[in-house]
Order: sequence, then C-alpha cells, then structure tokens
Amino acid sequence: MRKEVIEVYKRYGIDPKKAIETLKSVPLSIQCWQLDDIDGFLKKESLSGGIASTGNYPFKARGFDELVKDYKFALDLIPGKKKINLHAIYESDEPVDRSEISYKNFAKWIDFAKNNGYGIDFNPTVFSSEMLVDGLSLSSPKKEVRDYWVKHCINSIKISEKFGEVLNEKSLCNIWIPDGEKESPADRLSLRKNLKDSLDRIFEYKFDKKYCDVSLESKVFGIGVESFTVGSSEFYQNYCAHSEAINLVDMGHYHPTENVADKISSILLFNDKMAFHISRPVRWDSDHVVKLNDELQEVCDELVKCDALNRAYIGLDYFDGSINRVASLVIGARNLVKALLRSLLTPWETLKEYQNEGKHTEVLLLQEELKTLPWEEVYEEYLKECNVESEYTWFNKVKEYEKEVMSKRG
Ligand code: RNT
Ligand code: ZN
Repeated sequence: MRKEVIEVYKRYGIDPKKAIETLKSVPLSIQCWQLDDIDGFLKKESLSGGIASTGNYPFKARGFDELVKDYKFALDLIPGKKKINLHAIYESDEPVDRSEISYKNFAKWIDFAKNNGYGIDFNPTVFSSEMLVDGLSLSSPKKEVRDYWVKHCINSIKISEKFGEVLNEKSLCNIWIPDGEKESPADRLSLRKNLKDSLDRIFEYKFDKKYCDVSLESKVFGIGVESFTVGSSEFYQNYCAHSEAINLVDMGHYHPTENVADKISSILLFNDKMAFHISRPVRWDSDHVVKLNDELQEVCDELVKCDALNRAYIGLDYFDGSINRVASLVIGARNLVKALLRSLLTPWETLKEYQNEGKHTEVLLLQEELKTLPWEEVYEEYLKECNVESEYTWFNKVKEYEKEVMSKRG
C-alpha cells in the first residue's frame, strides 16, 4: 500500500492497517449450496418448499467430491477468516433419513474443515421433502409431521454442537422453515401456536452454548406461499425475546422498501447476538448474488458503528444457477469483504460527533467525500496480506479451473 494512501486516511483519523487487522478477525460463513443449486447429495427430492434456483449454467458439482473441490477453489479466492455453511442434505458419509442424522454422517466435512482451518455452520433442511405436508413442517396440524421435524432440528443442533467442539470454533445452527399459505389463512393463530410449541420442544434440548448457538430466520413470503408466512419477523422477534434463540435477518426477507440496516440497532439493544444472511432481493426472489450496493454497505456500516462485529454471525445466502457457480460465490463474498472494509475505513466517531452537535451538513458532506477515497488500494493490500489473488486477476483462475476441471464433467 502506498504511503500516500495511509496519509489520506490519517487526515480523517483512520489507520488502514488497523482496519485490515480487524477485518482479518471477522469470520464469514460461505454457503455450500450456491455450488449445486441446493440439490444436496440425497437426490431423492428436487428443490421445493418456497424457494427456487433458476438458470442452466453447465458444470454443476455432482456429489461430495466435486462440490468440495469447487468449494475449496472458491474459498481460496476469498480473503480472511472463513467458515463453511452446510445444509443437512449434504451428508458426506452413509446418508440416513433426515430424522436420524448425526455428526457421523458429516465426517468427511469435519476432515475438510480441520485440514483447512475452517469452522462449520449448519442448517436443518426443512424443505425438499415429502414430510413437508401441505407446505407445513413445524407448524403442521399433524402431530407426526411436527414430531419428525422437531427430531430433525434437535439432531441438527447436536451436529452443530459437535462441529463447535471438534473444530474449536463456535457453530451456528440456523433454522428456516417455509411454512405458509398461498391465500389468507382461515386460522393464523393455531399455525403459529403449533410453531411455538414445536420450537419450545426443540429448545428443551439444552445445547452447550460454548459450542453452538441456534438462530431462527424469518421471511415475508415464499413461492407458492404468497399470503401468509407462519415464521414472520414479529413471530421470531418475540420468540427470540423469550428464549435462547438468536434472530437471523436475511436481507432478502422483508418488504422491498424496508431498510434492513435500520433493524440492527433495535435488535442489538435487546439481544446479545444477532445473525445475518447477506443476500439481495430482486422482485420475487430473495437470493440474487450479492452486489456492492447501498443496502449491503449500510448493513456493514451499522455493524461497525454499533461495534457489533463480534456479536454477529455473518453468512452469505444466495444461489444463482445462471452463471459460473464458483465465480458467483467469489463475487458475492468479495463484495461483502469490500463493504466491511469500507465501513472500517469510516471515521464514525467524527460523524457521530457531528450529528450530536447538530452539524447535519457536515455529516452529509463527509459521508459523500469518503466514497471517493482510495479504499480500493487498501483492499488490494488486504488481499495481498491474505495471500489471495488480486481483484484484477482472480477471474482468470476461475476460467482456467472451468476449462481444466469443471468442463470435463459432461
Ligand atoms: C430461504 C432462506 C434460507 C435458505 C437456505 C438454503 O428463503 O433464506 O436461509 O436460503 O437455508
Ligand atoms: Zn436465508
């Protein structure tokens, strides 16, 4: 990094080297499901349950070996501390029914994580299943359906606990369910009561908080369930306030004009921790590849100015089958890294002082001025220190990989 760049930031009281060091310590959880359009390895069921992956880009990973290869290739192009994020349908060893899973079915993943120094986050897969009856799982009026998914969720938490223990890095177990109704339901209350009771049963299992946390992810609507979602934002906010659960905010799961960044300070005031799915909504889809846009920047800004990087689980969540899937993962992850870096290069104390003194012109002016500072050079320095390919060359590596490895998949 040129010393002129350091001088520029010094004028604002910012030390780019410190920003780089902070960024190195923030773990980012990278979703395995981008690499195969959430097919998973069980192949019994195709993707269903309120979400869809679109696009026919060729060379999709088929099975554990190909997926791990692509994953490693992508992760090596993403700077900083990384966690892998698995779904229950990605069992690496002797697959069993979802209600019976244990960490033993993920043994190869544990080896992969250990060998590369990654932590692992985990998700019960409460979709793509015939046990989703009338589109309902934990909120189903049928007791046997609820029992099945309660068992799957408890087993998933136990898997997370084990990951946390053996990898020495706390694991997040995130529960998202697609339960909802296409039209306005006759009875909202009993479905929500069923969900509450199922969650109470799940949280009767006392997991060791040294090794894992459990989050609940809300949504506004899904495909085929346009009128009503059982696990709404209000439902989980209240459930989290009365339980061990952590609120997970997916950036694609709110009304289009809602500002997700605005929610962060309110959640942090009443909860020790919160969790994120960094995503990008476009019309009906909540899972487009993450761009470096104002929405992402503002979420990262909030985390930094609330001094909450160590109180947040930050994970990516999107899936695009229309472009090279490895590149898709790298583009989104790098955009998240850039946004976090820009937040760390911002003189929040000065801006806060201006606000407190009523100097609103100065707040606006400084915010705009910061946009054209040479943050890109700091980013390149960060890549260099992390031993990761430059912004201007990484895609060549992916093209080569596509030619040499992916395209041979037929
Ligand atoms: C769906 C949720 C959920 C999933 C993943 C695959 O709308 O965002 O997080 O995307 O679990
Ligand atoms: Zn999500």
